[in-house]
Parts: sequence; structure tokens; C-alpha cells
Amino acid sequence: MKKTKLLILFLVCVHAALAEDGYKMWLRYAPIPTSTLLQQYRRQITGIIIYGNSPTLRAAREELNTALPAMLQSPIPEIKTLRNGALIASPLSSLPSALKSIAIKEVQQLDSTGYLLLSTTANGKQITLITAKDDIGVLYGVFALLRKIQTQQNILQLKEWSSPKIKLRLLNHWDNLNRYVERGYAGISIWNWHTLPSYIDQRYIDYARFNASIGINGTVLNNVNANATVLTSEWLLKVAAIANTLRPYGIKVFLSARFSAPIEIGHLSTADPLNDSVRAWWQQKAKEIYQLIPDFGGFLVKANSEGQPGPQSYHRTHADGANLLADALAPYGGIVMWRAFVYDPKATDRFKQAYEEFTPLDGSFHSNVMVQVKNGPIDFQPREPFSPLLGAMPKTPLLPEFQLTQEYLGQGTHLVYMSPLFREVLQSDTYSNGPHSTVAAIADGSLLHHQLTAIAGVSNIGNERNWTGHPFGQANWYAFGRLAWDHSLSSENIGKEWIQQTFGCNQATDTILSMMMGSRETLVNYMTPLGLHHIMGNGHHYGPAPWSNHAPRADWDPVYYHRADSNGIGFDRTATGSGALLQYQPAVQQLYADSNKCEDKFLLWFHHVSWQHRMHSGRTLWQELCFKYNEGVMGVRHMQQQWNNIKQYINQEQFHQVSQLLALQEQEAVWWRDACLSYFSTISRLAIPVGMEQPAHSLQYYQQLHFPYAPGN
Ligand code: BDP
Repeated sequence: MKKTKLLILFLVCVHAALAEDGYKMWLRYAPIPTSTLLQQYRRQITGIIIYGNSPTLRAAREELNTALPAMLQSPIPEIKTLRNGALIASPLSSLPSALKSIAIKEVQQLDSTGYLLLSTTANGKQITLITAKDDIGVLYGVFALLRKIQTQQNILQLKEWSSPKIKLRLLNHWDNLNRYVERGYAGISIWNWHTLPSYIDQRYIDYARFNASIGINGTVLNNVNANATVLTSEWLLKVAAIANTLRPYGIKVFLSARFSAPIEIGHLSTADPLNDSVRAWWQQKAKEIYQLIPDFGGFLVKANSEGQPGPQSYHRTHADGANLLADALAPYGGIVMWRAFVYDPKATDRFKQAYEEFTPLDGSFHSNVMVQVKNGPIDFQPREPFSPLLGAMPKTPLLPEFQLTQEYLGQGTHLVYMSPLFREVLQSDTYSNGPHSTVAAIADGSLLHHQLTAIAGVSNIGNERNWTGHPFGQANWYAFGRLAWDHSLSSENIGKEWIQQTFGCNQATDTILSMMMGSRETLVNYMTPLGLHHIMGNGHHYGPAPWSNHAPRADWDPVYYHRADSNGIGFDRTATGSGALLQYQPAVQQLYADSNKCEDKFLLWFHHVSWQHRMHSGRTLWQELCFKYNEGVMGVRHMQQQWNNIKQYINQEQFHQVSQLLALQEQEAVWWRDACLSYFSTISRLAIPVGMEQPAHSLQYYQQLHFPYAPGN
């Protein structure tokens, strides 16, 4: 006994002494400080019983064995018989009958992957029960209990059950096979294809743990700008090795499929979806995949978009293309996620295109096809109205796509907590089936009773030690998973959970939460206030370039989006302009149609208004624009102060890292403000109000900055 105690003490000291490099993210399992709560946990959990022995239950056991002794700083042995303080983690079917009858009522209410946490008495012993219909539910329950302990909540009278609202909760990796990550700001891809399938990096297992801990249950391994090589027999073995590693954690593997693969690796002369040889090729490919990966999830496809091949090259529709792949996967239960991210340089307004191309196809997709729709009509901007396609295809299950990697939100250097962005979109009412037709209700299938339900987040993960580059990028991965499981959770609660698990439960929590909660609005203010959008540098999308008008396509140019001229600024999308607003339901149109009533935050999305336009604040548009840009810069400075105030609670390494990043963010916020206002001031011929900080450089200076090696491009 003495020896074990000593060993634990030693381990605890080593744990504390080891520098926190962020690798463990929200699963740090730091020792709970001595307190009555710690005493309670120690009384409450004295031993572990797991009935059953599947790979998933072994993962659950391992997690408990790692986490509990570390947090409780006392040995928590595996035991065979019930005693006071037994923690039981097992699927309902494996429980002894006495326990089964205690839990059966609640478990029946769960879906196949939900979990139940219950404090109860059995055979006169006080126990904690984690149970579910299936092993994966048990693993989710284990993570839920560990989250409670990490966030130092009472676990005395647990009676809590939870099932995910959305069935498929997916990460989309934009990882190329050479490990370059498109729009990646956290190093290269974690998938080391070269050493697969023989070498299984510990990172793959930890990746699975992190994802399972927040309920992510699917991952698309490769970039939507796909390389057909991943579908060759040699590479499928590598994919199978990843699938085998992730499977115990309930995570299914999917691939981005290149539509022209039958030509590129199948040596056919066409990829025409109605051609018999092409159909046979995909069927054979699906068969091969399922022999290696029996639970393969399916394909994600970007077709006829930004130069990717697709069915339109053969005068076929998106539905023809999607159905081709869907038919090949159907015998095995696989699905196709067909992306609606399409736009044509000839279109009058890029905003309108996905809707125009896809709504006529509603009803023509086979039953295992989902259409994947970006959250906004343009492209993952700091703020967008919800995509009008969401709600406009009632016969087709739609799957909203968010972007966790911060392509347009400060990339690798800006602290931006994106949960408020996700929530803003999920809570938006599309009115597509009357009031309360929220995007969330479309995603979870409740609005139109779709059985296939999913949500996707473009991953922000790379091989940097802390996974996401910016330490606060972890919060976006975390929040996405938590909201995918339960979109009714608040950003505050999710943020608080993340902070406490990541930085410990201490007096810094409220300050960090306040930094996070304001951060997205702050970014919108210093980048694209009042409904401006897509005014970042061409191609790499780093930094401001509202003057830019030389792209190969007009709809890649900022001037296309802000339309500033001597009269005013903004994109008229009302009936008098491009008419994009008419793609929404009348109730939504009403919100935005009148430039005097439209919320400031969407004003320039829908209206071209004069520089003198009177804003809700009483200021003119020009004054308001200056005011907002300034507010953004001040917001970053405020975050810097807040961070400095909590220095004593944060470990040195992390404190220093975030301080430096915030300093960079401040410089870049100033740059955004000064470059944009300098430029807009030459167009409006109005001066930046006296008393406001004035740009340090001339407009020409900002215009000549260029970034040939900006990351992720
Ligand atoms: C844009 C990115 C581009 C992606 C594209 C997509 O700039 O790299 O390939 O989206 O989603 O945001 O397909």
C-alpha cells in the first residue's frame, strides 16, 4: 500500500512538473486539488467494474484507468464484486439482472448511441452506473462522467441521460495525400500516409479519444479537392488501417471521392455517370472498399466546383452524379454527401448559385444521398446570413457544413471562439416550414422527419504538438463536437467546460470565458463590420485587400462584394438588385428587405447604401464603419489586458504563447482597420474622424504588401 501511494505521489509530481504543451487538450486529467469535493469523489468511486470486453469497452476501461487515478490521486482498482463506491460501466445487456432492472426504463429512452449516468443502490451498496444500449454509448457515458469530474461537478446524485440530436457528426479533413493541408494552419496532416498501414502513430489513437470524448463519430480523411490515388488498392489498405484504429472509438471513416477516378485510376475513357462501364467501375470499387472496411461511411464529393470534375462535364446533373455513387454504396449501407458549394463566374451574384442549381433537383436524389451545404451562401465568412438553400430542399436530407479552420477568421494567429457563430446559424429561423424551422431542426431531421441527419466541420487539426496551432483553436473543435451532439447547449456552458478542462478550474475561468465570448464579434468588427464580406487578400485570404480587382474571376475579387463607389457601399441583393434575398422565405425577406430596418450586422450583405445612410446608432454609415473598425481593435486590446490579468493562473508556457499571439492579433487588427478605412476613405472621399487613431501608413503601403508564402493556400 505504502509503495503504491508513493508511486502515485511520484506520478502526480511528474505530471505537475511536465511542461503543458497543449497535446492533451481537454483530456488532461489534472489532479483535483485537495477539497471536500475530492473526498467525495474518492468515496464515490473506489473501484471499477466493466461487464463485457469489446474493443470499445476496452477503450472505456483504459480511459477510466488513465483518468481516475490521475485526478483522484489514489489507486482505483478493477474489482469483481459490488461494493460501496463501485463504478460500473457496461451496456445494459451485459449487466446483472438486478442492475438491469434499475436502469432499463431510462435506457429504453436512449437512441442506440446515447448513455445513462445513474447514482443508485444495488445489493445495499452505493454505486455509480454508466450504461447504454450499446458499447459506444458506454464510452460516451465514460467521457461524460470524466468531464463532470474534470470540471469539478458534484456526482453524488446522478440521473442523467443523453442521446445525440444529430446522427452523423463529422470532421472533414482538407488534407492532401502529400500531407499538405489546404487552409491548414496547424502544421501538416496528422495522416502519415507514407508510413501507413504498418505504422500506427499514437496520434491516431489520441485523435480518436478526443473525438469520441465530444461525440464526433465520422471523419472524412482527405481533401474535397480530391486525389483519386486514395481510391487505389494500395491506398485503401492505408485507409483501412486508420479505420481499424478509429473503430473502437465509434468513428467511421469516409473518403472524398474524385469524380473522374474511373478515368484516372480505372483507365476508362469517361466518367459519365450514365455509362455502364463507369457504373460497374464504381460498384467494383465499393465492393473492394467494403471488403477492407466493412463499416466504411461513404463518399464526400465536390463536383463541378472550382475546377473539380463532375457530372456536368457530361451534361448530367448533380443528382445523376450523386446517384451513381449512392447506388454503388447502397448495398453496404454507405452514403454520399454531395456538396452544394458551386458557383460560376458568369452568374450575376455568386450568392444565388447553389440555390439555383440545387433546388430544381430536390426529390431526384436517391435515399442515401445527403446534400452538404455551407453555413452561408458565400464562403465561411466571419459573418454570413444562413444559406438560403437550407430549408429549400424539403425532400432531400441536408447537411450543414461549418469551417473550424479559420481560413477567413484570422487563420492561425487570431483568438476567435466560434461557438457563437455556429449557434447563430443553427438558431436561425428559415421559416421553411413555418416558424421555428431553424437550421438546427433541419440538421437534426426533426423539421421534415428525415432519417439521415448529419453536420460537418472542416477540421482545424494538424501535426503541431497542440493539434490546432493556436491553443484556442482547440475550443472550436471542442465546441463543434458538443453542439453536433446537442445544439441546444449554450456557447457559455461549452466554453466554460472547455476552459476548466484545458486550464483547470480556477479563478481565471470567467475572464477567459469573457475573452472567448466577445472574440468573434471583435474579429467581425476589425475585419468585416456591418455586413462586409470577402474583402480579404486573393487566394491566401490573409489580411485585408478591399481594393483587389485583378483575380482571374470577378467573384474572387473583394470589389465584387463590397461594391463601394462615391455614392455608397454594399451589395444590393434586394428585388432592385441581384434578387438573392428573394431566395429566402417571405418572413426572412422581411427582416432584411428595408435598409432602414435591416439589422446593422447584415446591412451591407443586402443593401448598397449611401455613405450618409443613418444607422440605428444615429451615426452615418461612414462614421459607423470607422467606429466599428475601431471597436474591433479595442476589443483585441481588451483581450490582451484580460489575459495579462490572469497571468498567475496560467502556466508560463501557455501564457507566453497566447500573449505573443494576442500581440500579433492586435497588430493585424490595426492593419485591417487602417488598410480598410484608408481605402474606403478614398472612395467615399470622407476623412477618418478626428480623434480616432489614424493609419500609420499610406494606402499605397498597404496595397503593396504581399504574401507569396502565406500558409494553407
Ligand atoms: C474555400 C477554400 C478552398 C476550398 C473551398 C471548398 O478557399 O480552399 O477548396 O472553399 O470548400 O473556402 O471547396
